Amino acid sequence: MALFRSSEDRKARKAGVDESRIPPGQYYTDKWPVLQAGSVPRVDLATWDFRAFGLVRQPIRLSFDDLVALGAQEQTSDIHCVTRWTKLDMPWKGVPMKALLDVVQPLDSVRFVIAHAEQGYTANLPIEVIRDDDVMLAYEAEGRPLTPEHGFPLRLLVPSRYFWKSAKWLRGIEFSDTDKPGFWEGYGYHNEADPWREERYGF
Ligand SMILES: Nc1nc2c(c(=O)[nH]1)N[C@H]1C(S)=C(S)[C@@H](COP(=O)(O)O)O[C@H]1N2
Ligand SMILES: [Mo]
Repeated sequence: MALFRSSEDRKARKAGVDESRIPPGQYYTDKWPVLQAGSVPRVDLATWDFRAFGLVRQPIRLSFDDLVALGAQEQTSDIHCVTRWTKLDMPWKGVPMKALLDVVQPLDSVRFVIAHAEQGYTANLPIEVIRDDDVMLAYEAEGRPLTPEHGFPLRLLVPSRYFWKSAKWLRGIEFSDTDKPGFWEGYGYHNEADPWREERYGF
């Protein structure tokens, strides 16, 4: 482990990485590790759908093509995994969360959203967090469609939080007036998960 860390540190120095971009307790990596609880789901786009539901004026159920037609955004964002790796300047493309919010129109009583993914995986976020301009429903990373293990066809991307909040194999977003801790939050991970505050674990 120590060897691995120091070789990554050497790579970071070689790449001229600005250390102030690495949150506390994280290390730089130029790889993109794969992490999840459970197996990689096999997804058939012909039967796949995306739902937005709960406290919204306009609940929706969309095919992949109809979701993509809501709008596109390309951006470069950093990702921070609670297992301590940070990957910088990743190119992403997806539907801006703002485009979805414009369509579904969350009610004023909404305070939280819950991302719902294949196999029952969930992640919760305050509604203000997903209103950030850099939150998207991502379908491309590094210039290519998401691979199965990174969430094909769609994942949430919330760069301001540890990466477990960025649910892979996303199938829907629930809008709620109450908080519903998600999969990792239920195992004791921090509800807010801000890497700059090092919010790794709750209690
Ligand atoms: N559906 C689903 N999404 C998930 C997870 C998961 O287990 N299931 N794990 C999370 C965790 S802990 C991390 S670190 C990232 C990893 O994404 P990556 O494999 O693309 O690096 O996915 C997150 N999204
Ligand atoms: Mo993670």
